[in-house]
Amino acid sequence: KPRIFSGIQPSGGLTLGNYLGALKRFAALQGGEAETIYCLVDLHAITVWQDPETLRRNIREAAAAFMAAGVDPRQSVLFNQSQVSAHAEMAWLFNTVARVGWMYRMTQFKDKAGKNTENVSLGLLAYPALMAADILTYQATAVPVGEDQKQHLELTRDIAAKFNHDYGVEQFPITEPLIEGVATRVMSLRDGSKKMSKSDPSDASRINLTDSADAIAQKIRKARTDADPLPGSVDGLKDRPEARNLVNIYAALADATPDHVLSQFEGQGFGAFKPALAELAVASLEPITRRMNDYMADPAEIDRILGEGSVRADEIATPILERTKEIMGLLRTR
Ligand code: AQP
Repeated sequence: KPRIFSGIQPSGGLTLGNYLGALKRFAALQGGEAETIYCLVDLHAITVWQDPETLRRNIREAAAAFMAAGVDPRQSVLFNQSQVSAHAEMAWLFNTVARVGWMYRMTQFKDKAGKNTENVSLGLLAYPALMAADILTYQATAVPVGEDQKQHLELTRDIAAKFNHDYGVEQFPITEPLIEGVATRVMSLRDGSKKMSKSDPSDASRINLTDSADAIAQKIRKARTDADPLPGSVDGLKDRPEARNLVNIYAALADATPDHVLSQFEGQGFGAFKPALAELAVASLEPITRRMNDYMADPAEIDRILGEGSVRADEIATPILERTKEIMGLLRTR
């Protein structure tokens, strides 16, 4: 049976990039042929320092964001990673399969470690092996992600293939990345060459799912753009990354193609486009923010939902983990 798995790090407030690149699609994939499993990857978040109290809040807030964006804990398995110990155990097994050189080649590691590669956590380097464990502990067949996760998914496929080859089995599927739509890489509002990110030091670079309507409108008004009018089709947006980004955001929010959006705004400048985008963004995000606040008013209910999700996740993961250990020759006597 096809099975979809994906996750988000609760390493800060979620952004419009996380919503369009991930959450909105997670919700849309429910109710189809595939089982859907969604995870708040808190063990990934701690690969860089997290204040414990803030992390606890961010995990609950991310759960609220998932549900507010339409992930239904009855239709999908929704839980936080650290409550299902199979993830960490499988990650260790994969640490013995993956090669150190593969890890050093990951661009996210290079970006996050910078020049300081000797003094980052070992977990930051091993991050993709844990991600492979998240996916393969459920034998997931497809993973919806943004463009930035493509390289990590290739590594997951490499780990699955090497495991299957080394042990002469077909234990793990070669998982397909689902990188679809116009919002697979939402860019920073301040710099069209950088992705919108929850850990960017500039709050003006991103729209947070908790931002007020005024804050959203102001950030869009101040977003970096050029002075040219909008062209009639996307071909005219070459070498205009900031303009392209705003058009893509509009298209993703409106469930339209960028060409369709441009046909409406052809010849107009950003003085006209930005207020229209702000209005659309506020109208789309306001109900989500409101629902998030409702969920956050009852943290005990969030905890109950995550607890229940983790029990269901555990039931799927544990037999796959046990079988993997058996294949590797790890003796079990009870
Ligand atoms: N800007 C983006 N556009 C489209 N998709 C995005 N995603 C993240 N940013 C964008 C997708 O959201 C999912 C969860 O990402 P993550 O939280 O696991 O980590 P990340 O990709 O590293 O996201 P951030 O926001 O940049 O987090 P920090 O700043 O903590 O590193 C993934 O599917 C991702 O593709």
